This record gives sequence, C-alpha cells and structure tokens, in this order.
Amino acid sequence: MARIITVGAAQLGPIALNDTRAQVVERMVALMHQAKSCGCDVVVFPELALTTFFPRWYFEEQASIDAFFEASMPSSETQKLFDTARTLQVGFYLGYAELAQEQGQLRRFNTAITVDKNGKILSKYRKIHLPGHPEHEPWRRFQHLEKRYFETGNLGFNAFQADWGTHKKGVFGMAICNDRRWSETYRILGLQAVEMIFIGYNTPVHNPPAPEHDALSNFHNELVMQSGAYQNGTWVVGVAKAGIEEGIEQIGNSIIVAPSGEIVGACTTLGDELAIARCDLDLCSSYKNTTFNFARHREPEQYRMIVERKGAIAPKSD
Ligand code: CDV
Repeated sequence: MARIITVGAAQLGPIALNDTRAQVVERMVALMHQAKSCGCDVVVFPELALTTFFPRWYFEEQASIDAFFEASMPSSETQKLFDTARTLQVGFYLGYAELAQEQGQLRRFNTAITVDKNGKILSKYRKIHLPGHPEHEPWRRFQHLEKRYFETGNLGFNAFQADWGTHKKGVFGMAICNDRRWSETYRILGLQAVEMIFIGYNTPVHNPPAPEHDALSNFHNELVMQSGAYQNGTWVVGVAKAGIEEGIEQIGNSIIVAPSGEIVGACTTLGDELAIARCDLDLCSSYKNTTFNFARHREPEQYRMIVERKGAIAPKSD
C-alpha cells in the first residue's frame, strides 16, 4: 500500500514592513483553504512567514527588532492558523522569529515548527546555518543581519515521525533557507531515514558580496534541493517568500522535489500561490535501498581517516 502525502508548497508574495500579523495570517488561511480543496495533508509556508524579511535593515533599538519576534506560539495573532489546521484537517510548517526564555535568558532564533492536523506542534527546528554578517555594512544596497539578530540554532537536525492519516505515516525533517545549500543538512536527516524535508526561504536575487551569482539564483535554488533529495532518497519541499518586498527582489521558484531528484511541482508566480504534489513516501526506499543504501555503501571510517589526516597537516592556530 503506497503512503501518499499530498503536500502544498504555500508560497507567499511580498510582505510590507507595515503589514500586520493579522493581514498575513488571513493570506495564509486562504492558502490553507485552497490546500484543503486540493486534498492536501500539509502545507509548507516560507521562512519568517509572519513579517517582512527584517534582517535586511540595521535597527539600533532592541525593541524595534523584537517587534518582529513571537514570544509564544501560538499567540493571539497566530492562533487562527492552528484553529484552521484543526477545522480543515490540514497540517502546516511555519517559519517565524522566536523569542525564547532559556535558563532565565532571552534568546532569539530563526525557527520553524511543524503542526499536525489537530493543531498540535509536532516538532521545532532552529536555523543552524545563519548567513550574512553581524555588523552594519552601509556599502550594501540592503543588509543581511541574521548573524546579528539570531543565535545559531541549538536543537540540531532532528527527524521526527508524523502521522497524517491512514497509510500516511512517515519520517519528516525541517531546515530553513540557507541550510538548504549545505549537504550536511540533508545527510544528517538522511542518516535518520528522513522521507520528506520541509524548507522555507527568503532569497534575494542580488547577492551583495558576489553579484556574479545573481543570474544563477534560481539555478542554485533547484540544484541544492534536487541533489539533496536524490543523494538521500527523500522528498524535499522548498517554499519561498517571493517577489519585490520593500524594494528588494526575492526569488520565488518554490518546488516539490521527488527522491529521484526530479521537480514534480512548482510555483510559477512571485505572489501567494499554492503548488501541490501527491508524494508517495514509499518511493524513497527505491533510492535508500539501492544507490544510496547507506549501511552498504557509505564508508564513514574512510571519511574519518581522511579528515583526521588533513587535520594533522593543517596548521594549528592557538
Ligand atoms: N534567508 C537566507 O538564509 N537567505 C540566504 C541568502 C542570504 C543567500 C539563502 O541562502 O537563500
């Protein structure tokens, strides 16, 4: 019996600096209704989906930064997403800025959660690969201050079991934006037998330190998710906040990638849009049991020896 999960890539168009959480949540709820009518089990929203992509600005006041963060999840403003999940029986992945209290300290993370069809949080992930720079760099047309506003995620890449209904149980994983460019993200989840990875992103077309990459931004987006999927025998769902947001052009190109590496669903606009695919989780085993049978073909001992040998000749710093 196939295990078919119908997944929706719920791309969002631009969110303006002055848009309220309530306005954004309404747009997301509309996409969840569309998803329901298409038979979706779960939808994937972008990274930092509730606000504009605020790391593009340098703010001096901590209060101005914290205005973009959620101190609780759900909150009064996001409760409607959880209620809609329960009413429609459609789960979701949501990216947001998390203000956490840990050991009596305030901590800030770029976070994603997966919520089940009953509105219960199944798993939380905090972004590990934070791109950008920690200091204000006025020479840039726009900032990318994730290294200033967020701490590195401290929860690891944990695959988790999710049960979306009869014959819809599987192993899922999460990553956020820049994580998708790193092979470690997929491999760590792959080593936990992941079958579907959810990834939200905000990717400007223009890369200030390397403008020569700009024309390749969609190509690189597809390249990393297609290879991550294939090399680990997993589905990957990558979802953008797209379009011209506060004057900055962001890629769309939200895609659903099969374990073969093929793109089987894609958004074609730069606005709010739902792309769907019926994903058979059992297709993963065709790759996990053959070309990418890790137990049979991986050589972790060799990798360890190579890394250690290189380590021995690398200059040591103190
Ligand atoms: N939000 C991101 O992590 N964006 C990065 C950009 C800065 C390159 C990305 O990898 O898409």
